[in-house]
Amino acid sequence: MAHIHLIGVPLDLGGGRRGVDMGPSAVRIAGIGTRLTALGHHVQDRGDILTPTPETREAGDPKKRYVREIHDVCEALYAQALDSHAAGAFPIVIGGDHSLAAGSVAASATHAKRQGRPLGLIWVDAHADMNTPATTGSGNVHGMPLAALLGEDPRELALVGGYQPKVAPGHTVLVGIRNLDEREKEEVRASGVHVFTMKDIDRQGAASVIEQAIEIAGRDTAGIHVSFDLDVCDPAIAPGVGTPVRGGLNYREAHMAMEILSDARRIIALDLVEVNPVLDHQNMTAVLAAELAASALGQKIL
Ligand code: HAR
Ligand code: MN
Ligand code: MN
Ligand code: MN
Repeated sequence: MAHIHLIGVPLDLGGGRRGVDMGPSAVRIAGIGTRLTALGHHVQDRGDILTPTPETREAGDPKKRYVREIHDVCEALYAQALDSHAAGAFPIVIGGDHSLAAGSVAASATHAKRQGRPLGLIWVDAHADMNTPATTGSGNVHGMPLAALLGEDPRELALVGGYQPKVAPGHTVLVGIRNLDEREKEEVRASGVHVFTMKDIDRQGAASVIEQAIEIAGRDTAGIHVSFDLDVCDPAIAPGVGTPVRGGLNYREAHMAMEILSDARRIIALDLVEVNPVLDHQNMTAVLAAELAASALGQKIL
């Protein structure tokens, strides 16, 4: 039995396709709260972090569009999620675009630091989100949050919470990767993070890969933050994402990954991001997100 805090972040400034601001609402409607309550958890919905809408702002630097606004949202999320950790609760952050992780992971890193140990991070995504303003082709900041967490640019996001870096490459694991920009590939290779691509999952199996990821992110750390981008799932089961990429996790692989993470009892926080109801069918991607939260928080088949 855990105390779970749901935090909605209707952030729609980091991506190119509009609509992920409706993600938190869709995942709530899909029953994330009642599904977790049914497992015996105490669930408190902390509401949404206030986020500006792009129509009311200027994008600014084309190499890091809306980075100032995204920074402000990430600082507010940082404070809220750190509050949850300090209260002994497990924060589930519902996005919103993935740039919010610069705030949510920062909170987990500070919580870990207070226990005198580093944070482990498992980034489950079709993308690496390791572009910087110097390497990006799109200028979309949701392609950059992992770079920022590792202490690279954009600086505004690297410094959320007042220090950097939030995670070390040796405790950072990417899972499900299958779509990198050419210059981003160089960043990923040079960084020293551990990467399990879809090819690794095809060859070794999803179970083995997630077990290795837990071993790496869990070794000598205070706990593991799981940042889960729904676009890691195959578009057949998760059509409602802004940047779908074919060849992703199937339904059981996605659930099994969460079930194995739950069994390991090392997760301290979860992000569920990039749900885009505009592109979804009958809310199925939001339902999947809600189901995956239940699997990550102890739902058993038997
Ligand atoms: N790499 C591309 C870019 O920088 C795609 C960005 C990532 N998209 C996401 N995040 N949904 O994982 O623009
Ligand atoms: Mn992402
Ligand atoms: Mn992605
Ligand atoms: Mn700041």
